Parts: sequence; structure tokens; C-alpha cells
Amino acid sequence: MLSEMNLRKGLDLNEFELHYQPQVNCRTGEVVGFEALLRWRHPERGLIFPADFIDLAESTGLITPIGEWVIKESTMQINRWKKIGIDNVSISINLSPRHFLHHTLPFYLDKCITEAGIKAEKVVLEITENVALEDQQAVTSRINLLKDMGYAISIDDFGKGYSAFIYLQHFPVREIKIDREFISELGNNSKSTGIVQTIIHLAEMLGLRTIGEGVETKEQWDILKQLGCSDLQGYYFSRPLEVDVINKLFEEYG
Ligand code: G
Ligand code: G
Ligand code: MN
Ligand code: NA
Repeated sequence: MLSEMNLRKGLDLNEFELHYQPQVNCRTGEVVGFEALLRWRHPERGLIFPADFIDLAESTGLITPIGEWVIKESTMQINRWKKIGIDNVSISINLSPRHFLHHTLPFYLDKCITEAGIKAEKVVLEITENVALEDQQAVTSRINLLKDMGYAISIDDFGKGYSAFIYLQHFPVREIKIDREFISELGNNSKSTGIVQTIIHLAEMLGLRTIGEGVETKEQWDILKQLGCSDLQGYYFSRPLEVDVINKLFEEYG
């Protein structure tokens, strides 16, 4: 069992790392951004995935310093990529509800993008429907503030929970990520095609961008293209990759 002490030590010893999954333009397939996904490279236990430590980080409050590390590291990475020619890409960062509402978040974000020399517009903050369980007033004013500062807010795993539509009613977000459970059934199940089509239409009507998550086949890509999805992410294009691998691919294929 992992303990709070393990987690704290992992952070102090700099054992966390980020893998990056490309996001592509649905029409052209060109890379437009990366989602930063946290991993913990434990000296004895090997690579640990978020599912095994995010809840602990949340309950102990360590999610805020860990999230700050993610923000700092991913914005610096965008800067490093810019220097080697991987330019004009956005970075999507997953934020837990607790960190999203933390009073230091807006200042911390601005400090990091200033140091990294990138624009707020290139930073996408992903929140899940769990944030709707928090004080709605607090969430709305936080989203408004971050939006005014130039950051884009994205709803992760859209459609999976019970309160997804409430977001759209109250929260001025820029983008929704269509949960991969709908995407995985595209082509096999006419219901899921209808659901995805409806989500995309709804987003269009509200002026929101859409990302199809968990795209694993060309057929799913074709259907999403037909339905007018904005961007895509999934194993068909790439798994989450280490920075070295992305850099090598870029050197080889541009
Ligand atoms: O590929 P993966 O197993 O990393 O992602 C599983 C889930 O873990 C993601 O859906 C995301 O919600 C969560 N996650 C990944 N990275 C982070 C992070 O940096 N911060 C938080 N709060 N959650 C993350
Ligand atoms: O933040 P979020 O819950 O969306 O995190 C994305 C998760 O989905 C990560 O765990 C990532 O590794 C995983 N993922 C990304 N693309 C695919 C895919 O095509 N298929 C499946 N099964 N999982 C994916
Ligand atoms: Mn995500
Ligand atoms: Na998701």
C-alpha cells in the first residue's frame, strides 16, 4: 500500500514524470497539442499510474503540490519543444477539483507561463464532472477568472457522469472531450453514433470545440470526421509517449 509518506517522498525525490499523448486535428490528422499524463517512476515498484495514487493525493492534499509540479514541468516542456521546432502546440493539463479551486492556482499558472514564455491560450485545463460536486458559485467564478486570464477550460470524460449538461448550462468552457466509452462503440452500435452526433451538434450550437477520446481505429476516425468533431486523441494516432520518443519521432519525420 502506498502511503502519504511514500507520495511526499516521491515528490521530494523528483520521481514523477509526464508522458504526452498527441491530439490531432480531425480533418488533417496533424498534431495540434499534447495531453500531459502523470506517471510515478518508483525505484522499487516501477512505473505507477495515476489510478493508483491520485485518490491518495486528493485525500492528503498533496494533489496541489503534485499538480503544481505538473503545470511547471509541462509548460517548460512546451518551451523546450518550441526551441527544437515543435511549435504552436497546446498543452492539456488534468486538474483535480481540489487543485482547480485552490486559491493559488491562477497565480501559479501565470508564473509558469511567464517563465516558460508561452501564451495562456496554449494551456488547456481539463476538469471532470466531479468539479460539479463542489460549490457551483465557486466553480463558476473560478472558470470565469481563468477564462478572462486567457486559459481554455475543457470538460474531460464528457457524457460519462450524471451532471454533464449542468456544466454547459453554467460553466463557460471552451471544449468538451467525448468520453471514450462512446467512441469505442462507434461503428458497432448505432445508439452510440447517435449520442456522439448529438454531443457534437450540441457543442456546435454552443460554440464549443470537441475532442473525441480513445480513437483506436480508422473507422472511428472516419465517422468522427463525418460528424464534424474538432480534434482527436487515441491509440490509433499514438499512445502517451515519453519526451525522448516524441523528440526522436520529430527528428525522423518532422
Ligand atoms: O493514462 P492514464 O492512466 O494516465 O490516465 C488516467 C487518468 O488519470 C486520466 O484520465 C486523468 O484523469 C488522470 N490523470 C492523469 N494525469 C493526471 C494529472 O497530472 N493530474 C490529475 N489530477 N489527474 C491525472
Ligand atoms: O484524462 P483522461 O481520463 O481522459 O485520460 C486519458 C486516459 O485514456 C489515459 O489513461 C490514457 O492512457 C487513456 N487512453 C488514451 N487513448 C486511449 C485509447 O485509444 N484507448 C484506450 N483504451 N485508452 C486510451
Ligand atoms: Mn484528460
Ligand atoms: Na477522459
